Amino acid sequence: MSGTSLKQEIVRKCAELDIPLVGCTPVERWDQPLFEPWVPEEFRPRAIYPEAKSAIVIGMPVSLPVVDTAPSIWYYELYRTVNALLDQNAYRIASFLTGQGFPSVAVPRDGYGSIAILREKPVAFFSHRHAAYLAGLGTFGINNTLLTPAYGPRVRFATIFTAADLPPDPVISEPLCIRCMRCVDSCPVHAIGREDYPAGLTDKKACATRSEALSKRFISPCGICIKVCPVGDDRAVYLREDKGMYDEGDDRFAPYTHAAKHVRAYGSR
Ligand code: B12
Repeated sequence: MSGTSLKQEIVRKCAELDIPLVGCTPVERWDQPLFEPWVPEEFRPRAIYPEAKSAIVIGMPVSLPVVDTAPSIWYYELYRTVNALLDQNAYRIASFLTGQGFPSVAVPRDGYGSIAILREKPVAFFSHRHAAYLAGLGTFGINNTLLTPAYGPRVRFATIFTAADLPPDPVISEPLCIRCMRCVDSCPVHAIGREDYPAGLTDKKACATRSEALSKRFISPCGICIKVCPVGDDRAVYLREDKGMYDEGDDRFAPYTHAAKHVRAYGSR
């Protein structure tokens, strides 16, 4: 099968699995740094899976109205559901490609044993954010997440390394982040810097420490920096375009405040 028909088959399979975002990138893109500091060599696909020729990145959204209650048991549950689907779907795509004669492996959506481990060393062996960026799915925001046109940062990723040569998707060059600083100002532990990358990089330890505390209450991850982001067509889809809904004291948004308060009152600490 040619690379083009194989890619069409992957895109068709993703549609069948309800995966709305899919992008492909040759692994050579990791060797041409697009900003500094760039992904260290040992974190690149070929260093992890030497047979890799392309990386396929899939993205599945977390629903905005659920994220709007975060931190909450509702987002906690959704996060787990989307994580399970991502891992299963990435596995299925890798198995399909291997069966077609192109050895492939799926990288887990996270890749860490516990938040306590992240507090010591807050890094995984592979970064899906960079993979998604190189596969043309979005651009980095000031909150260090990857913003996508359809869902802003409210999307999670998994990556498949494959020995297949697949036609690449173009990297998005125009930044999607509008630098409104809502994420910076809303972070409860002031973990997000106001300055450009790398100076403004997230304080991973502060973020992970908060996440650890929230997980004991069954309301992790925090999610506030992705909830308040105004980027993403999902805001229009869910009729939640007015960013004033995150400002305190505006009565127009009382139903949302009450909904979040109610959800937070049950099933978690
Ligand atoms: C560790 C981790 C965390 C930690 C640390 C936070 C952080 N800022 O990285 C905690 C638990 C706190 C966390 C929180 C969150 N996370 Co998180 N997290 C990860 C995880 C598992 C690993 C990231 C990683 O280490 N990559 C490898 C390194 C090399 O890359 P990097 O961190 O991107 O580092 C680059 C730069 O930051 C810089 N750098 C900075 N410091 C260092 C240190 C070293 C040693 C190195 C080598 C490089 C480096 O250089 C690197 C290359 O440019 C990824 C899943 C994954 N495997 O990709 C999810 C992931 C990044 N998280 C995600 C999300 C959504 C979140 C949260 C919003 C919570 C949530 N789930 O709702 C918050 C957002 C925090 C924020 N604003 O940054 C998503 C992002 C999706 C998106 N749209 O971008 C990911 C990709 C999970 C997924 N499968 O979708 N996360």
